Amino acid sequence: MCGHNWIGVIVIILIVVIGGYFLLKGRYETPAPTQELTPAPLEIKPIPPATQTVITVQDQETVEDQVIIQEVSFKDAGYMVIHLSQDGKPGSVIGNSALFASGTYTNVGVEVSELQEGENSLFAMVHIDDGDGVYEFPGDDVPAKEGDTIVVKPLTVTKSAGVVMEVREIMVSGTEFSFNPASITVSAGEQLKITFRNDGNVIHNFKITELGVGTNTIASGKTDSIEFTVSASGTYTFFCSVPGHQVKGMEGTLTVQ
Ligand SMILES: [Cu+2]
Repeated sequence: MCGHNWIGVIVIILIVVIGGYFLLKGRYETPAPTQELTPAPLEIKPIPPATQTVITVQDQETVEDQVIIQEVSFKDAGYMVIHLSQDGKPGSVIGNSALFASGTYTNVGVEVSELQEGENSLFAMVHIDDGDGVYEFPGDDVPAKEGDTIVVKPLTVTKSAGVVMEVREIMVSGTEFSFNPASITVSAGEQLKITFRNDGNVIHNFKITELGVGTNTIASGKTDSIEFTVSASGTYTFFCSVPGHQVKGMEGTLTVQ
């Protein structure tokens, strides 16, 4: 056999092998089945009725006039009711929940009135609805009992004043060509209100490009304010962006610690 024939045989073998490979590949590679995007059916489980009335509640702190009942089981449809403690016993009612069907519920919030700052001695009690779906007490919506005992739990709710974010106000004056003060130091996370006043004779502004904040360009004698918070500590340059003013000295530093 001469060399030409060998080459021919090898070429034919290659064609058969490669061709066969692709033929079989095409046959056995079934396309991925298209998945139907059907959402899993939402399971809405009806709340099973409770067989007895139980209250589980812990002492708690709040900034709002709200009491959270960790868990409550209503044997009969009723209301979660909060009483003030008077002489160590349940006194006047300071709040009630909406009507609950029989069942067990967790983290039931009850809006209340008359919480004093500091400790409040309260009682959590279940009152049974008389059938009209409207809370009435004194009236027909009487406290729930297990046996002969009223279901009631004492609790202490400590109310603290809400945290009021104070805004730090800073006044900055601009003239030809400087800022006063030229350096400002604040704390990270502080809410800032910078009021820029143009004490010069020509227009100026106050910009911090790195923070994306800045006042309008204002005329002599005018003021403009910006409010912002810087969460990352660092050093930021403030300047007047009117052409030529920064290089002449209208520049300063905001240091965030
Ligand atoms: Cu300027």
